[in-house]
Amino acid sequence: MAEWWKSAVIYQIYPRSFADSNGDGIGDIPGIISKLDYLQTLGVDAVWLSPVYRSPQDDNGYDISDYRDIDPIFGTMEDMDRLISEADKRGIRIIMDLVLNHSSDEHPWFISARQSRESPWHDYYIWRDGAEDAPPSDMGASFGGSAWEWVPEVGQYYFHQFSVKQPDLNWENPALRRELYDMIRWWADKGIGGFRLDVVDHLGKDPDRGITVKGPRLHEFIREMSREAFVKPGLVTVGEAWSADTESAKLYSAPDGSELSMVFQFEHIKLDQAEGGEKWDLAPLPFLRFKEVLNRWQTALSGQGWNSLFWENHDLPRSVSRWGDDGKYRTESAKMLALLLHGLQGTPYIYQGQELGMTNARYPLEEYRDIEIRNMVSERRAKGVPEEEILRSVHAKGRDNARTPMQWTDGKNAGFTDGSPWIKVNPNHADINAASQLEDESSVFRFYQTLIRLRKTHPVFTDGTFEMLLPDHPAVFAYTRTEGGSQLLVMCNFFGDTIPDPLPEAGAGRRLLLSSYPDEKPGILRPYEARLYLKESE
Ligand code: TEU
Ligand code: CA
Repeated sequence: MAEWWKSAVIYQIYPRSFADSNGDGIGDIPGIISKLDYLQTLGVDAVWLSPVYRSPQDDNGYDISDYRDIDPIFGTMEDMDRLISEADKRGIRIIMDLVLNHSSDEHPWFISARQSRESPWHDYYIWRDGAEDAPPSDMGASFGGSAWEWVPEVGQYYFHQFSVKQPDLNWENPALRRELYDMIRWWADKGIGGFRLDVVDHLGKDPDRGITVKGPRLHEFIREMSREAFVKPGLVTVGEAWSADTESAKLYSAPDGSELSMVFQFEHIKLDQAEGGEKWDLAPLPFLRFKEVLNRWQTALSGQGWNSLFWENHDLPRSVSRWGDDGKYRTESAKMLALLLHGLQGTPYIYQGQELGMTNARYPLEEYRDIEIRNMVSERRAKGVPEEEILRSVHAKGRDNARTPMQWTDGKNAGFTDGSPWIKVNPNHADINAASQLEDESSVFRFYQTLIRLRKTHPVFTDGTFEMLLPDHPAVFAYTRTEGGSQLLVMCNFFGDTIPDPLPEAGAGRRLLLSSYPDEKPGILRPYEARLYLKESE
């Protein structure tokens, strides 16, 4: 039997920003439960929850202090069990985020580890000798500053790739690995549908050689974890791997199931930044390269792995603001991006609010909460980068663009909370909200709903072979998916100009299944016009 996740659509929830049930301004698990009917209406098969474990929330839950408990801001373990069973009643599986590269510095393992070299947990972390003010190397952390932090009690530095409150776990230690595998099995036994593995490509790191990703033991560790921890049948596992290329992705998502179901790869996500710069150094999207990258991934993994398909997540800006038009053609471009993605081969992920065409937030700097933004702003200020340039980068790429509260209604705080939200609600909720889109047959929500239903109706969405059309066309992204006698043809005008229809014969012998416009105009493609055709030979 084919794996369920190959024909599934997965929805990502960022719990703190989804729905607040008790007026403290922070989204929580009872809030999620209250929206399960909405998710069922949308039609998704599974929900990936960003971390809800006990955490000091230095990095919004990606710093875990107890892997077997729920943070009180999100609810209780009873709430979690209820979420799992209520979701199950609606045919929705719950996917937990697994942060295994690091824990919180407030995890009992680390509290003990930092007190003495004799602690049984000392070796769960990565320590190197050195002298105060003379770190072992000049490696930097991803949220700024050095990757090494001095602990006078033990006279050593610990290694952290993210914030100083996220010490890296030492995967070389077998006892640590066993403990993590136990914990994973414990969650699976609760009825969890699968796991998303945070920065999975960092697990085999080798700091002495400056290696953070793709370390020498990486795939060995993943295979061991797969054997020992992902034992319950039917689990979906998706690894986050910024460093993945098509070759490593074939290992990660090997069809024999020896590693993971699939990985999130970011090659297409890294294109709109200046050569040699960071994500904050903005550059226009090189459209032909974007097509080349997606074409390459579709082709390379065909029969040899499995793609995950996404434009957005909690770390990324809103796709309609990034690659579409979040003004005049917001609806059209949101639909175009939806069709372009959902027509590809792989498992599509929808990030909360993407199904409404939610947009980036353009706030003054003091409204942002994210540790990555805050650290970047102070670093760039210190370097003398002009304030407008910093603001432009944050508006384009800041992680909080994805983290503004879900827009449920046009009412107070967008219906997200009765209290005061932990981060400002986007004022455009007056226009963009779930309540109005549910009522409107031509909304972005309805478009996503239709795409999900079509995927369930036509196996060619899951199995069809991808073939790129018009690879050199400067404005159109077009492809077919073919399986047996069925063929899908997707044609998208990626930009805001009206252009001649480059495939005028596309409609011949094919049925128009879906379009980003309500009517048909032969001979042209209007701004962000996207069409889906189906050919079926009886
Ligand atoms: O993100 C991985 C990661 O590398 C991020 O730092 C990413 O580069 C950045 O967000 C892009 O702007 C994962 C989680 O998705 C992220 O939310 C966490 O902060 C991070 O790991 C640490 O756990
Ligand atoms: Ca709450």
